[in-house]
Amino acid sequence: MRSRDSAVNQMLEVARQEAIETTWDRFEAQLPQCGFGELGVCCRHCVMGPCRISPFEDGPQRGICGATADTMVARGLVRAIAGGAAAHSGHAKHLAHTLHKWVKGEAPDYPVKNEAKLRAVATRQGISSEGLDVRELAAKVVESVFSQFAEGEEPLAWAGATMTAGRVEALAKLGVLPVGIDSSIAEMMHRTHIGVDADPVNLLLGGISCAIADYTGCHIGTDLADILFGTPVPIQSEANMGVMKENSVNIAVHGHNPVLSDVIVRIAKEMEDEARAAGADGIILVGICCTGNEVLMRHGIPPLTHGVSQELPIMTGALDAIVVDYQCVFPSLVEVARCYGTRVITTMGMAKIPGATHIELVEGEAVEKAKEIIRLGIEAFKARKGRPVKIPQVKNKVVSGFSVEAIVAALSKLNGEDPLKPVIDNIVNGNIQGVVLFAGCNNVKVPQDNNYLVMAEELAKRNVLLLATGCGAGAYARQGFMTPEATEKYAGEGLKAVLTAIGEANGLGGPLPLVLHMGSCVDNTRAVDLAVAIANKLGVDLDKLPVVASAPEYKTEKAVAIGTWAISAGLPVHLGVVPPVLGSPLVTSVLTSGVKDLLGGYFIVETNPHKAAEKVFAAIQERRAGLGLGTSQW
Ligand code: NFS
Ligand code: SF4
Repeated sequence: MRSRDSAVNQMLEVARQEAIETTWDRFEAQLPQCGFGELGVCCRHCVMGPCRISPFEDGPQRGICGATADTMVARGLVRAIAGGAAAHSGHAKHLAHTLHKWVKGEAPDYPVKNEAKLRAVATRQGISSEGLDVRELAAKVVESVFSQFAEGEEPLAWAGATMTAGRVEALAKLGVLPVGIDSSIAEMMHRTHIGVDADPVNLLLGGISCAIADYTGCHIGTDLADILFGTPVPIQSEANMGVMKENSVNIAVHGHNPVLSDVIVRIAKEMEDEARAAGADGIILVGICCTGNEVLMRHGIPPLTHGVSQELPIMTGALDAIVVDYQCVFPSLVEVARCYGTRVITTMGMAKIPGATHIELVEGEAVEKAKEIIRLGIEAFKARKGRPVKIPQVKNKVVSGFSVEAIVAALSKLNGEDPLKPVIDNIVNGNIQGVVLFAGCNNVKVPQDNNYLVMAEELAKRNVLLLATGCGAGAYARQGFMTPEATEKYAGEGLKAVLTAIGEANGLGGPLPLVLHMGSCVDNTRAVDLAVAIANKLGVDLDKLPVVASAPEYKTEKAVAIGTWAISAGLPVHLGVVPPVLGSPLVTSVLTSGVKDLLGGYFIVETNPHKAAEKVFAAIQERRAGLGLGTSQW
């Protein structure tokens, strides 16, 4: 089985018939994958190498410089964290530059949309807004953001202000609070250069510090996106490939940053007439991966597909353009698109793909660029009109938009004075056993969505409240798990009662969705904000809460960075794909148990989703027992 998504499976059959190569074919061509690489015991950090460590005692046990398996595995892992941090914080920096350009009057298309969030963030960061107009305050916030990137004297203020005091203390005690995002990434590159840090534990501590820098970048990314484009509120839409229509101009936005896609959403509405003049019924925008999450959360743009299946919608013959920014965009899109006339449009100078059309997003001319891009889609539509299309008739309803602000607003309908109290009371009385945040990607090594679906079913029936972000949220959206109907079908009695009470208090006439969509991967910080608010209210630190994160199908360096900051925040983190660390029993044991004594969080590696759900549930019960709450059996 390649996927649990029936639209994906229909398109894989088309791919087979039309002899189009997919991600899955290339995966098979890679098999067997290199055992050294899988264990993390190869190194190319200098040109005396590549070196590798034999898993057998009669083979080499050290690289040419003398690096051991422990050193190699730790170096590889922390470099991945640095890669992830660079990506997330690059995204955040891009948003900061956009806001900065607006402040300077150079980007009129990007006004502050959400002044309340701007003021809230400023207050949180100790920036006085008194007497300042929006532009002046935005200038101060941007200045504060930029200060987080360079190397400073003090630990990162945006991390400190968004975590519990206990967390900041625990991290400070270990000496892992970073003093600059960029400097932290640079330090990781330095430390993993040949002949620098060879101590695996010291390297891992450095990796934790860099992961906190990643967290900071993610948090800035979410804050700035909300300031520029609005904080999400619950919104209904549809998901999966069936949302495309034969006689519409179908345009996908893909990647991560809403800087371009948010403008495209706005401008597409104005260009409906142009599309109709070309003989189309209109323009249908759809999203792929986290750009898709951003525009779903804020505008209800339907998510089309995610991660490993991103090539497949092209084979419907109905997708006129894919507009990409950066991250998780497979270069193979161009090859597939060539066969179907789909225009692949890259928009970032630092993320080009050979064979794609490049239209650089310049913030000062964003609207013009968006029009140019949409016009290419309309042209592609004209060229394909009359040709048969194969759109799988698969789509599901989805309710998304659950920012912390939206969740608190919904809860305040139950208790206006003390909105978190209903959640806490229900955790205490066991109606809600705990909370699991599903995050991360799809990975070709796992039948697409299977781990997500199996784990959600197992945990929901045991009354675990489920949150999701990233392509994980995408999986639940495509598969109909973000609906009140899914709550009726899968939730245990306690969970159902709570979700129904909240839903009815908000006039929904039914429960909240089974899985709450909290946004893109940088938006994992939204889940942290919620956990921090609950922890502060209870007067305990995050490492005591019955909250677990799970990345059952992760693949990227960004996901490795997030997983690492989540354990550093004190959460147990399940991984459904084995990370390349098993070549070092030392590193493996630090990550799965040693770190628990230091920070409270730790990794649980389990590839079987049924067993994984059981282990995650056990971790929740351990925490409940620690708080003196009643526990339940599996
Ligand atoms: Ni997250 Fe989102 Fe998806 Fe994975 Fe990539 S799109 S940032 S990294 S693949 S979830
Ligand atoms: Fe080999 Fe050491 Fe060079 Fe790595 S850094 S390639 S282990 S000699």
